[in-house]
Amino acid sequence: MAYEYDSENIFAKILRGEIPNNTVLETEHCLAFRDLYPQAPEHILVIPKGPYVNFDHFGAEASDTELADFSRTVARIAKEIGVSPDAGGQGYRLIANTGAHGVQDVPHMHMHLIGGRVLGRILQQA
Ligand code: DGP
Repeated sequence: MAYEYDSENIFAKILRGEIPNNTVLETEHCLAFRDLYPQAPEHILVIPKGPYVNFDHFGAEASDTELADFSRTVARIAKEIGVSPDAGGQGYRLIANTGAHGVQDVPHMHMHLIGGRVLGRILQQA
């Protein structure tokens, strides 16, 4: 089954510059910006510039270059904002909500990088 990308989603508009964002870091293949509704002192969204619907799509079809750039970008941001344990920070959580059970709202692949406080257990009872 082919992935269907909706080019009118909000992150596609951010990538096209149609909607402003608070950019943290931009690379050749990724954009990272602050979440509009932060759940913690640090809440950054890292997105690939390519038209991937979710992690399922990205992990299956992105090039090795895109995948490597994405991982390196996430790790670099964690260091730059000071949450990386390697940079003296207290750690962080990565979340890529995917599909209906993942409760993904925006259909453009994104990784939440969340930190700056103790985040509790990974899941709460639904
Ligand atoms: P998810 O449920 O994983 O699809 O999370 C989508 C996130 O996107 C949510 O935490 C709020 C954030 N968000 C939604 N619209 C905007 C926007 O226009 N700008 C920014 N910076 N974040 C947005």
